[in-house]
Amino acid sequence: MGQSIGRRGSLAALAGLIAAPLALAASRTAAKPAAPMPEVTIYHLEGRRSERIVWLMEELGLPYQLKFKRGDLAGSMAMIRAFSPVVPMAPTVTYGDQVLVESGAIIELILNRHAPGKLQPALESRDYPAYLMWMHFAEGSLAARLFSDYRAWTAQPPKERSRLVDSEAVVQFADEFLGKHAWFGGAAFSGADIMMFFPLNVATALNLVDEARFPNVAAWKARIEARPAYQRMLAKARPDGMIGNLPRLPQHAPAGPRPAPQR
Ligand SMILES: N[C@@H](CCC(=O)N[C@@H](CS)C(=O)NCC(=O)O)C(=O)O
Repeated sequence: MGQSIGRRGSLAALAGLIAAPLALAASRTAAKPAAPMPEVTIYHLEGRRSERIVWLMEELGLPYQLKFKRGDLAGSMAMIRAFSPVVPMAPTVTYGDQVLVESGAIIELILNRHAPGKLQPALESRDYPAYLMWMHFAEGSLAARLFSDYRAWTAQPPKERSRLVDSEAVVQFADEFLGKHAWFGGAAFSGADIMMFFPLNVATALNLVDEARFPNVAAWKARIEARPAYQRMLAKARPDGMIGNLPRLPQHAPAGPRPAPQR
C-alpha cells in the first residue's frame, strides 16, 4: 500500500500537479526575449532564393550585409564559389563565425532566436502545423518537383499528366489552401509565405503551369508584392529588375486527372 499523506500534504500535492502544467504552458506561450544578433552577411544572386533572407530581414528590421555583383550573376556566383567552393549556393549566409545554407533553416533560425512571436504562428495554435508544412513543402516538394519537371520537359514537352505528383499538382495544392486561408501561415503573413513565393513565381514564370488556373495564388502574389518590406527587398536585392531568366517552356503541364498508377 502507498504511503498515506495528510490533508495539508495532499492539497499541496494537488496544487503542485495543477501548477506544473500551467507553468509549462506559460513558458511555451510567453515569447522569450530576442537573442543578440550576430553579424549576418547574405551572399546573393539577383532574383534567386537569397532574396528570401533579404526580405525576411527587411520584414523584421534586422541588420545584415548583402554581397553580390550588381547586374552580373556569373560574377556574384564566382564570389560565392570563392567563399564556399564545395556547395556554392544562394543563399549562403555567414551568421557570426558560422556558414549556413538552406533558406528554410536560416529563416527558422532567425525567427526562433531573434524574432520571438513574429512571422510564425504560436506553437500551440491551429495554424502552426500547416505553417510548418508549407515552410518545408516550398523546397522539399514544390521547388523539387518544378525543377525536375522543367529539366524533363525542356528535353521532351509533356503530352499527358504525369503519374507522379507533378508541377500542376503541387501548385494546385497550394492554390486550394489559399482558397481557404489568407496566407500560408493561416491567418497572418509568416515565414511560410516568404518560402513559398520563389517557387510559385518559378511555376508561372517558366510556364510550368497555366497561371489562369490558379486565381488564389495570383491574388496572394498581388498581396505579397504590395508589402513595403517586399518592395524594400526588391530595391536592394534586385535593383535592375529580373536578370538571367531561364527560358520559358513552350508548353505547360496538361491539367486534369492524373492517370491511374501502373501495377
Ligand atoms: N534548398 C536550397 C536551394 C539553394 C539553391 O539551389 N539556390 C540556387 C539559386 S536560386 C543556386 O544556388 N543555384 C546554383 C547551383 O545550384 O549551382 C535553399 O532553399 O536555400
